Amino acid sequence: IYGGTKAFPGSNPWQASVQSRDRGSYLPYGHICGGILISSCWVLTAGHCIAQGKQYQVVLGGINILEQEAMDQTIPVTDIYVHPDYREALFSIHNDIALLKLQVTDSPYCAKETPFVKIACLPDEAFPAGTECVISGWGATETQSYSSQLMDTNVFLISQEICKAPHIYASILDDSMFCAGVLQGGIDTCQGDSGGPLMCEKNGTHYVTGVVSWGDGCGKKNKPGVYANVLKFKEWIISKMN
Ligand code: 4AZ
Repeated sequence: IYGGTKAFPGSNPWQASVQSRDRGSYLPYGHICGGILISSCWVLTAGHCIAQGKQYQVVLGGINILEQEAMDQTIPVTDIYVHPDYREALFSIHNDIALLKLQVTDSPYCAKETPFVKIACLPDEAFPAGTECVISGWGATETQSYSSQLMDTNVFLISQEICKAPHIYASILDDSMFCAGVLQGGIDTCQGDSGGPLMCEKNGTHYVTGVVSWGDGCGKKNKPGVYANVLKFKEWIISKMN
């Protein structure tokens, strides 16, 4: 996260650390991406976070990814669904969304709700351009390639009309994506934040509105972060969870 500050414990309780290691390895898992808890047994992440030949786990409730913490829930991933239309293009990533099914611990539950682990809601309607929302993650900052502490900050939703302007992303942007940030630069997601949440709030309910996907660099003027538009994938998400 560029332009962020250390997150307070419990302030982003849907945030997951998605971790992987080579299949069959006994080495520790390493953080590769963010994720979002959307039900007790399902985490939403980015399609580009998934690679062949790896096994995955998620850590929920944590702030420091280098340490085991009392609030942590570490849960193995048993199934992975990458969106069927996921596609990497030269300058963008289309339909960059994937679902991780978690191992059942206390049937029918996987993750347990605590003050540090909560479920994010799927959106029912689009939030208007200009809405102030929250991004969070352990990705690169202005000074480090990753952050051991979860960081967060606020960004503004940017209209498709503005983000498709020639000096911003022009026709690279499709309608399954949206931009958020500040056009003067400095506040953004970055490498390692991918798959994590862009959360918008309405009437006290927190909705996962975007999944961190891509951008031209990080924090650059006129190059805001690009997010997979969760509302466009809601039917697919619900069909997989059922
Ligand atoms: C990445 O490499 C990445 N500034 C994620 C987000 C952004 C750029 C790159 C947005 O995963």
